[in-house]
Amino acid sequence: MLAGSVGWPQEYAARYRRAGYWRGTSLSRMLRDRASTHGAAIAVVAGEHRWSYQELDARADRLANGLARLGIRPRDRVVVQLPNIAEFVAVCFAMFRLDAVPVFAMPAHRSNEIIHFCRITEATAYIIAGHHGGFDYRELADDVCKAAPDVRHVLVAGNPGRFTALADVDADAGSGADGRNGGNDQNDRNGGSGPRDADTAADPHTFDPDTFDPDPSDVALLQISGGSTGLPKLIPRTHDDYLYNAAASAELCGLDTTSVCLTVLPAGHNFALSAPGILGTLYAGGRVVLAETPSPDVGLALVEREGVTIVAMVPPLALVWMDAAAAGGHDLSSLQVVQVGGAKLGAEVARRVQPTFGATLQQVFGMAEGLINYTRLDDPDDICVTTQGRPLSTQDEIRIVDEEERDVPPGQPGHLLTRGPYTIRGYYRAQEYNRTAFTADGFYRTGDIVRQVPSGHLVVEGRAKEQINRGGEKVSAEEVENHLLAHPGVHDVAVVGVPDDFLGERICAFTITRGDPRPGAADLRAFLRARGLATYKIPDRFTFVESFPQTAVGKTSRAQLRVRLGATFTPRT
Ligand code: OOB
Repeated sequence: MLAGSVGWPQEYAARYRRAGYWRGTSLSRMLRDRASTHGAAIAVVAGEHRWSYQELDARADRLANGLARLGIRPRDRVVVQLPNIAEFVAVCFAMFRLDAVPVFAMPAHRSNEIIHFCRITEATAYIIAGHHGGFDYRELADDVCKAAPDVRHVLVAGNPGRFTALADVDADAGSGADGRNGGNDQNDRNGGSGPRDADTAADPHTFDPDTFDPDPSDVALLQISGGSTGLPKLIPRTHDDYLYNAAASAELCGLDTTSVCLTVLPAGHNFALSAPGILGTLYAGGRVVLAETPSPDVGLALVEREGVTIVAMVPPLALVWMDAAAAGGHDLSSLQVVQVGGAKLGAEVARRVQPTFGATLQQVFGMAEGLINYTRLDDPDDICVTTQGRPLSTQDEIRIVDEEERDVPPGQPGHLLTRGPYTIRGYYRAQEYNRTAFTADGFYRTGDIVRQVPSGHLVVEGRAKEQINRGGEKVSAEEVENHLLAHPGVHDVAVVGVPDDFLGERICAFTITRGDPRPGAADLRAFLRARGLATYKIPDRFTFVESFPQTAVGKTSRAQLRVRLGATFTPRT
């Protein structure tokens, strides 16, 4: 096991293997198998690129060889921060093939996070796009190189500036077709001034991808945690567990060779990568379409052009896509499934998804740490609209517990704990933190408050700390939000608690309004009263904004909203 990672106890590993969940196949092998059975079929569509399975497989080989020749070795960590471009997929499989470990950073991460990832993993390389989305990642790389001495190579998809072009690492670019002979690309990050660490840097090696295969029970990649507090934690996922995650998800979503999956969320995020996402689609022999921006203009056009059958979104994105889809102008008839997850989708909004897209709504409540809950495609409408799904696997164990970690009575809300064949037993290099994040018997403390309905589906009530304590009265931010979303003049809303000397906390509703005229605070309060909401749950303050700050994957960032309020809060009643 990759040093610093926690594996499953022997008896659990044996159980998951026996049940056939862990197949002993690496992600690298999975692609090789698909390339041999679906070789000519298109695997990846992105920008001008349309790569067949064979092409993708060959690219992964060449890139893996190129990386090896640079000196990147099996078990090296490599921070990958790429937008949704074709190279992302090639780089992933090149890493798997080489048995290097990609660390999936989001394009929205900046020096604070990237330096943290590089330092904690002792990454030897950092892979970026040159200039993308109005941001120059090469400048970021300058800062990273100064602060993270282990990073010896910066590889750039696009104009490399003073760094190394990813295209040059492709072994075909400089040497023979099999790419296993050396080329002159021993570039280092300082523009040719020589590797810093002569012992480890100048160690190019070759490998034969036909005979070399990673150990499927070892760590394949590091995911980034949703990061509730402080800097994100790193999540070690093995080939066995991740392939199971992707394959079982693909099956649950009915993916096959006719499926076309549009990726609008950052490709490295767990939702986009394996729920079923890119890996699940490739597992099923389908086609992955990457959208470089999540905007509905680009996305809806791709749905029509590529005959997209499934797309995954976070709720704030679903809201803007729905507005655009409702405006018409695109043929969306190919769409079968619209997945929404990553944050709570209010029932009021959920109800509009199916009629707007003419596709089945699938709610997805997942976490990079593992557990993914899905509503099933044949669940009754009411379940799809009001719940966040049930666990993917029959081997997923869940407990819903009170503050003392005793099971709550059925149907009551409590803290969600989980353990299973694709849920980690510990964060990477976080021994101390793991003691509180996991129970002694290996359950992950998700920090989510849920209740289970009789069908087994979970309803997310919020994050443990999203409950507002207003003078002892507990208010669920989510409940108030959902009522406000029912108002036709409310586009989106985020309710947060703000510190208050008198009550402990008060309720603030950040609100994006729409329509003409737009509702004001008095209108919204009257609306909530008319819906019979308890007086103490009516927001003490409405703050009208045009947009919300977002997390790296596009979820509404309550943390930043709280910061925005800061100490300046003066209640207005
Ligand atoms: C996904 O993964 P992360 O790691 O970015 O965030 C996980 C956290 C969960 O613990 C929960 O607090 C929240 O995000 N969450 C939801 C939710 N889906 C995730 N809260 C309410 N309703 C939902 N549907 O976000 C993620 C990973 C894989 C698939 C889908 C989402």
